Amino acid sequence: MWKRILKVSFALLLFFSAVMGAKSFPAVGPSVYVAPQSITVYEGNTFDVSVKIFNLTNISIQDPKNPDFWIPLGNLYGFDHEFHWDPAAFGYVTHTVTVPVEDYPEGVLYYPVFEMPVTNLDEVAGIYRLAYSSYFPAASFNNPDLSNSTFTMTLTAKKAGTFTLSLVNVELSTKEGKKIGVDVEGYPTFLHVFSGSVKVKMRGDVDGNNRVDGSDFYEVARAYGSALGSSNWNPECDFNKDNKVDKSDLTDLSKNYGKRI
Ligand SMILES: [Ca+2]
Ligand SMILES: [Ca+2]
Repeated sequence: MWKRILKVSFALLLFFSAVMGAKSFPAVGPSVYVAPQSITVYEGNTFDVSVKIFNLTNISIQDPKNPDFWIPLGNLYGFDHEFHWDPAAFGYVTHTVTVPVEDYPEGVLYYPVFEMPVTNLDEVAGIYRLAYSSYFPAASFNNPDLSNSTFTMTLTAKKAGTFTLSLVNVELSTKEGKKIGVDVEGYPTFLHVFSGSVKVKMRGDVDGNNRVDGSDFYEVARAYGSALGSSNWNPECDFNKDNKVDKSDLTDLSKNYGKRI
Protein backbone atom coordinates (compact mmCIF):
# COMPACT_ATOMS: atom_id res chain seq x y z
CA MET A 1 0.00 0.00 0.00
CA TRP A 2 2.60 2.57 1.12
CA LYS A 3 4.88 1.42 -1.61
CA ARG A 4 2.16 2.16 -4.13
CA ILE A 5 1.47 5.61 -2.70
CA LEU A 6 5.17 6.35 -2.79
CA LYS A 7 5.33 5.24 -6.40
CA VAL A 8 2.39 7.47 -7.34
CA SER A 9 3.85 10.49 -5.52
CA PHE A 10 7.19 9.95 -7.18
CA ALA A 11 5.49 9.89 -10.60
CA LEU A 12 3.59 13.06 -9.69
CA LEU A 13 6.81 14.69 -8.56
CA LEU A 14 8.46 13.81 -11.87
CA PHE A 15 5.43 15.10 -13.73
CA PHE A 16 5.39 18.39 -11.82
CA SER A 17 9.10 18.95 -12.17
CA ALA A 18 8.80 18.40 -15.93
CA VAL A 19 5.89 20.86 -16.12
CA MET A 20 7.67 23.36 -13.86
CA GLY A 21 10.79 23.03 -16.01
CA ALA A 22 8.85 24.13 -19.07
CA LYS A 23 6.71 26.67 -17.18
CA SER A 24 9.69 28.59 -15.86
CA PHE A 25 9.93 30.26 -19.29
CA PRO A 26 7.32 32.66 -20.69
CA ALA A 27 4.66 30.92 -22.79
CA VAL A 28 4.73 33.41 -25.68
CA GLY A 29 7.90 33.78 -27.70
CA PRO A 30 11.29 32.09 -27.56
CA SER A 31 13.60 32.06 -24.52
CA VAL A 32 17.36 32.00 -24.93
CA TYR A 33 19.06 30.78 -21.78
CA VAL A 34 22.15 29.37 -20.15
CA ALA A 35 21.59 25.70 -19.31
CA PRO A 36 21.57 24.59 -16.58
CA GLN A 37 20.24 27.86 -15.16
CA SER A 38 22.02 27.19 -11.91
CA ILE A 39 25.07 25.00 -11.35
CA THR A 40 26.93 23.99 -8.19
CA VAL A 41 30.49 22.66 -8.50
CA TYR A 42 33.59 22.32 -6.38
CA GLU A 43 36.65 24.48 -6.89
CA GLY A 44 39.08 22.89 -9.36
CA ASN A 45 36.46 20.81 -11.18
CA THR A 46 35.24 21.10 -14.76
CA PHE A 47 31.61 21.40 -15.82
CA ASP A 48 29.61 21.73 -19.03
CA VAL A 49 27.27 24.57 -19.84
CA SER A 50 25.15 25.22 -22.94
CA VAL A 51 23.24 28.06 -24.48
CA LYS A 52 19.76 26.90 -25.47
CA ILE A 53 16.77 28.28 -27.31
CA PHE A 54 13.31 27.25 -26.12
CA ASN A 55 10.02 27.45 -28.02
CA LEU A 56 10.57 28.79 -31.53
CA THR A 57 7.22 28.57 -33.31
CA ASN A 58 5.82 29.16 -36.77
CA ILE A 59 3.62 31.94 -35.40
CA SER A 60 3.53 35.74 -35.69
CA ILE A 61 1.88 37.90 -33.05
CA GLN A 62 0.43 41.38 -33.47
CA ASP A 63 2.71 44.12 -32.11
CA PRO A 64 0.87 45.27 -28.93
CA LYS A 65 1.98 48.91 -29.35
CA ASN A 66 1.82 49.11 -33.16
CA PRO A 67 -1.02 46.83 -34.31
CA ASP A 68 -0.13 47.32 -37.99
CA PHE A 69 2.97 45.21 -37.43
CA TRP A 70 3.44 41.54 -36.70
CA ILE A 71 6.27 40.06 -34.65
CA PRO A 72 7.63 36.64 -35.68
CA LEU A 73 8.02 34.18 -32.77
CA GLY A 74 10.14 31.69 -34.68
CA ASN A 75 11.24 30.43 -38.11
CA LEU A 76 14.88 30.74 -37.10
CA TYR A 77 17.35 31.22 -39.96
CA GLY A 78 20.26 32.89 -38.15
CA PHE A 79 21.45 33.79 -34.65
CA ASP A 80 24.07 35.96 -32.98
CA HIS A 81 24.80 36.03 -29.25
CA GLU A 82 27.54 36.65 -26.71
CA PHE A 83 28.34 34.47 -23.73
CA HIS A 84 30.44 36.05 -20.95
CA TRP A 85 32.22 34.49 -17.98
CA ASP A 86 34.53 35.91 -15.33
CA PRO A 87 37.99 34.73 -16.44
CA ALA A 88 39.25 35.05 -12.84
CA ALA A 89 36.63 32.51 -11.77
CA PHE A 90 36.54 30.15 -14.75
CA GLY A 91 39.05 28.77 -17.21
CA TYR A 92 38.03 27.87 -20.76
CA VAL A 93 38.64 24.21 -21.66
CA THR A 94 36.82 23.47 -24.93
CA HIS A 95 33.53 23.99 -26.75
CA THR A 96 31.35 22.44 -29.45
CA VAL A 97 29.06 24.36 -31.77
CA THR A 98 25.85 22.33 -32.22
CA VAL A 99 24.92 23.54 -35.72
CA PRO A 100 23.25 22.32 -37.93
CA VAL A 101 20.63 19.97 -36.53
CA GLU A 102 21.45 17.29 -39.17
CA ASP A 103 24.87 16.89 -37.49
CA TYR A 104 23.77 17.70 -33.92
CA PRO A 105 20.20 16.52 -33.17
CA GLU A 106 20.26 18.62 -29.96
CA GLY A 107 21.27 21.71 -31.97
CA VAL A 108 19.65 24.39 -34.15
CA LEU A 109 19.37 25.46 -37.82
CA TYR A 110 19.09 23.29 -40.92
CA TYR A 111 21.82 22.60 -43.45
CA PRO A 112 23.35 24.44 -45.31
CA VAL A 113 24.82 26.87 -42.76
CA PHE A 114 27.76 29.23 -42.54
CA GLU A 115 29.60 30.70 -39.58
CA MET A 116 29.47 34.49 -39.62
CA PRO A 117 32.88 36.22 -39.44
CA VAL A 118 31.92 38.09 -36.23
CA THR A 119 32.27 34.76 -34.40
CA ASN A 120 35.09 35.16 -31.89
CA LEU A 121 36.42 33.35 -28.83
CA ASP A 122 38.39 35.52 -26.37
CA GLU A 123 39.53 33.23 -23.55
CA VAL A 124 41.42 36.03 -21.78
CA ALA A 125 38.44 38.39 -21.61
CA GLY A 126 35.96 35.53 -21.05
CA ILE A 127 33.82 36.30 -24.11
CA TYR A 128 32.49 33.97 -26.77
CA ARG A 129 30.48 35.52 -29.59
CA LEU A 130 28.85 33.02 -31.89
CA ALA A 131 26.86 33.84 -35.02
CA TYR A 132 25.53 31.46 -37.67
CA SER A 133 23.11 31.64 -40.55
CA SER A 134 21.38 29.15 -42.80
CA TYR A 135 21.22 29.80 -46.52
CA PHE A 136 19.26 28.57 -49.54
CA PRO A 137 17.70 26.00 -49.67
CA ALA A 138 17.66 25.48 -45.87
CA ALA A 139 14.32 25.24 -44.07
CA SER A 140 13.54 27.55 -41.16
CA PHE A 141 14.01 26.03 -37.71
CA ASN A 142 11.29 25.74 -35.04
CA ASN A 143 11.04 23.75 -31.78
CA PRO A 144 7.68 24.46 -30.10
CA ASP A 145 7.89 23.67 -26.34
CA LEU A 146 11.38 22.19 -26.75
CA SER A 147 14.93 23.39 -26.15
CA ASN A 148 17.85 23.12 -28.57
CA SER A 149 21.40 24.31 -28.05
CA THR A 150 23.64 26.64 -30.05
CA PHE A 151 26.84 25.44 -28.33
CA THR A 152 28.20 23.58 -25.32
CA MET A 153 31.28 24.75 -23.42
CA THR A 154 33.47 23.10 -20.79
CA LEU A 155 34.84 25.39 -18.09
CA THR A 156 37.02 24.85 -15.01
CA ALA A 157 36.02 26.43 -11.72
CA LYS A 158 39.08 28.33 -10.49
CA LYS A 159 37.88 29.89 -7.25
CA ALA A 160 35.04 29.65 -4.74
CA GLY A 161 32.15 32.11 -4.87
CA THR A 162 28.92 32.76 -6.76
CA PHE A 163 29.25 33.93 -10.34
CA THR A 164 27.06 34.84 -13.33
CA LEU A 165 27.37 33.36 -16.79
CA SER A 166 25.89 36.17 -18.88
CA LEU A 167 24.09 36.05 -22.16
CA VAL A 168 24.05 39.39 -24.00
CA ASN A 169 23.38 40.90 -27.44
CA VAL A 170 21.07 38.04 -28.37
CA GLU A 171 19.58 38.27 -31.87
CA LEU A 172 17.49 35.63 -33.60
CA SER A 173 16.41 36.28 -37.16
CA THR A 174 14.15 34.89 -39.86
CA LYS A 175 14.94 34.18 -43.49
CA GLU A 176 13.71 37.70 -44.35
CA GLY A 177 16.10 39.18 -41.76
CA LYS A 178 13.30 40.09 -39.32
CA LYS A 179 14.27 39.97 -35.63
CA ILE A 180 12.38 37.21 -33.84
CA GLY A 181 10.44 38.38 -30.76
CA VAL A 182 11.43 42.04 -31.29
CA ASP A 183 8.76 44.72 -31.83
CA VAL A 184 8.86 47.40 -34.51
CA GLU A 185 10.41 49.90 -32.05
CA GLY A 186 13.26 47.49 -31.35
CA TYR A 187 12.14 46.20 -27.93
CA PRO A 188 12.52 42.44 -27.28
CA THR A 189 8.88 42.16 -26.14
CA PHE A 190 8.64 38.44 -26.97
CA LEU A 191 12.34 37.49 -26.84
CA HIS A 192 13.32 36.37 -23.35
CA VAL A 193 16.97 36.04 -22.30
CA PHE A 194 18.15 34.33 -19.10
CA SER A 195 21.75 34.31 -17.89
CA GLY A 196 22.95 31.51 -15.61
CA SER A 197 24.53 31.32 -12.19
CA VAL A 198 27.30 29.11 -10.84
CA LYS A 199 28.06 28.47 -7.20
CA VAL A 200 31.62 27.26 -6.77
CA LYS A 201 32.09 25.61 -3.39
CA MET A 202 35.36 25.25 -1.51
CA ARG A 203 36.42 21.63 -1.43
CA GLY A 204 35.14 20.32 1.86
CA ASP A 205 32.08 22.58 2.06
CA VAL A 206 29.57 19.74 1.68
CA ASP A 207 26.51 21.71 2.82
CA GLY A 208 27.50 24.79 0.77
CA ASN A 209 27.23 27.32 3.64
CA ASN A 210 30.59 28.89 2.60
CA ARG A 211 32.63 27.49 5.48
CA VAL A 212 34.33 24.18 6.07
CA ASP A 213 33.66 22.93 9.57
CA GLY A 214 32.61 20.01 11.75
CA SER A 215 29.26 19.43 10.07
CA ASP A 216 31.00 18.98 6.70
CA PHE A 217 33.49 16.63 8.32
CA TYR A 218 30.58 14.62 9.74
CA GLU A 219 29.14 14.14 6.22
CA VAL A 220 32.50 13.04 4.80
CA ALA A 221 33.02 10.65 7.71
CA ARG A 222 29.63 9.06 7.01
CA ALA A 223 30.41 8.62 3.32
CA TYR A 224 34.04 7.62 3.86
CA GLY A 225 35.05 4.47 1.98
CA SER A 226 31.99 4.58 -0.28
CA ALA A 227 31.90 4.47 -4.07
CA LEU A 228 29.20 5.21 -6.64
CA GLY A 229 26.36 2.79 -5.81
CA SER A 230 27.28 2.24 -2.14
CA SER A 231 24.49 2.68 0.41
CA ASN A 232 26.39 5.53 2.12
CA TRP A 233 27.45 7.14 -1.18
CA ASN A 234 27.14 10.93 -1.21
CA PRO A 235 28.34 12.64 -4.41
CA GLU A 236 28.68 15.94 -2.50
CA CYS A 237 31.55 14.38 -0.51
CA ASP A 238 33.43 13.38 -3.67
CA PHE A 239 35.35 16.64 -4.14
CA ASN A 240 37.66 15.38 -6.93
CA LYS A 241 34.85 13.60 -8.84
CA ASP A 242 36.54 10.18 -9.06
CA ASN A 243 33.36 8.39 -7.90
CA LYS A 244 34.71 7.42 -4.52
CA VAL A 245 35.04 9.09 -1.15
CA ASP A 246 38.48 8.33 0.19
CA LYS A 247 41.66 9.76 1.62
CA SER A 248 42.15 12.36 -1.10
CA ASP A 249 38.71 13.86 -0.39
CA LEU A 250 39.48 13.93 3.31
CA THR A 251 42.80 15.64 2.54
CA ASP A 252 40.96 18.28 0.48
CA LEU A 253 38.62 18.90 3.41
CA SER A 254 41.51 19.10 5.91
CA LYS A 255 43.31 21.70 3.78
CA ASN A 256 40.26 23.99 3.89
CA TYR A 257 39.13 23.17 7.41
CA GLY A 258 38.18 26.35 9.28
CA LYS A 259 38.13 28.44 6.09
CA ARG A 260 35.18 30.62 5.14
CA ILE A 261 34.41 32.86 2.19
CA1 LIG B 1 29.97 23.89 5.25
CA1 LIG C 1 36.87 11.32 -4.52
